[in-house]
Amino acid sequence: LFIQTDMKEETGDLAERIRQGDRPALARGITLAERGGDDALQLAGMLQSNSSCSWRIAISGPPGAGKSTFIDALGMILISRGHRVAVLTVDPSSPLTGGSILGDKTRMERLSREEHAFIRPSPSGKQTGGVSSGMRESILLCEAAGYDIILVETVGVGQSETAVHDMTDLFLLLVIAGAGDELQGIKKGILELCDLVLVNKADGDNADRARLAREELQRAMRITTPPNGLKGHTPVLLCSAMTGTGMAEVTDRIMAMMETARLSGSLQATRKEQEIRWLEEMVTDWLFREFLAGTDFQTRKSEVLKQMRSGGTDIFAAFRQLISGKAG
Ligand SMILES: Nc1nc2c(ncn2[C@@H]2O[C@H](COP(=O)(O)OP(=O)(O)OP(=O)(O)O)[C@@H](O)[C@H]2O)c(=O)[nH]1
Ligand SMILES: [Mg+2]
Repeated sequence: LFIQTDMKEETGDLAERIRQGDRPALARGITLAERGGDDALQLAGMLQSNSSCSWRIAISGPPGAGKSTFIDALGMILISRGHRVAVLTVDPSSPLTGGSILGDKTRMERLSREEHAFIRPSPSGKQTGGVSSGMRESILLCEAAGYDIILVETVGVGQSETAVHDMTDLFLLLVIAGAGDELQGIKKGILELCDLVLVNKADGDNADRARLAREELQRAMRITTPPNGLKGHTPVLLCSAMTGTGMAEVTDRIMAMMETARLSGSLQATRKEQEIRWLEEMVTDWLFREFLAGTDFQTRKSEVLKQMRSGGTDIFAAFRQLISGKAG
């Protein structure tokens, strides 16, 4: 009991420092969140109440589309408009490439020097709970630290998108022209998730091709169900994150969409549904951990596996043995 009280005080202390905007404390809190477990939930629980007036924006798209460059440009505009910006990344490819973290540091060069920005690179592939482990808690922590705009970069076109969509208010898809098929292997399911599509790198020799890509994408969006029937078709805009062309318009559009969502109450309603799914996940995770931590589960498991290998039991009997707690 003593140890537990002690731990609580430590978490409380960390929470307080995060609330005061202490950056190392925020970084430590996020590490705790990524590790998961009771401490992470306790910390998130202490800090959750401050998060009602933030905007959570996902930036997704194929590798190299310019997501980090875009976040750098968008972040700078947002800061110039008085916002405080936190950047989190979900990078399922980092264990393989290993290079993205360094890349993010150099490609968010301006933002990384800003006092009103906080950039958290993706954890280096040690995640155990799926691509977005601890992301929801991390978002709450950033909000508690006073960041009112949370940008979540997610690499690739796959599993991570749905997870990130489920923890953000607005989902942006960044694509580029001229990579063969304009949809670049983007699955229809992902087009359905997005609220705004941006054709990036609309500059120099690429400007014309970007315009064509935009038209093609607009056609594609017309045949794709919009995320919300009332909102109409998902808009497709052009921008150049590198030169800054179109970035102010894109920022205005994003802000207008967020404002509309908040005023109509759809933002709050969506967050409530997201929380309900989070609760379900929390319970599942807890059950999973509790079960695995069960007194003699590992012993029983190795016994059952031995039996299976020697032909002493079949898979269904083995399963019953494992979950019933009887060492058969
Ligand atoms: N011409 C041009 N190049 C750009 C633009 N935006 C990004 N780039 C370049 O495209 C390359 C990839 O940019 P990143 O911002 O790292 O792209 P990313 O989507 O974050 O890449 P990953 O995180 O590795 O998936 C870099 O060399 C950028 O300089 C743009 O608007 N125009
Ligand atoms: Mg990147």
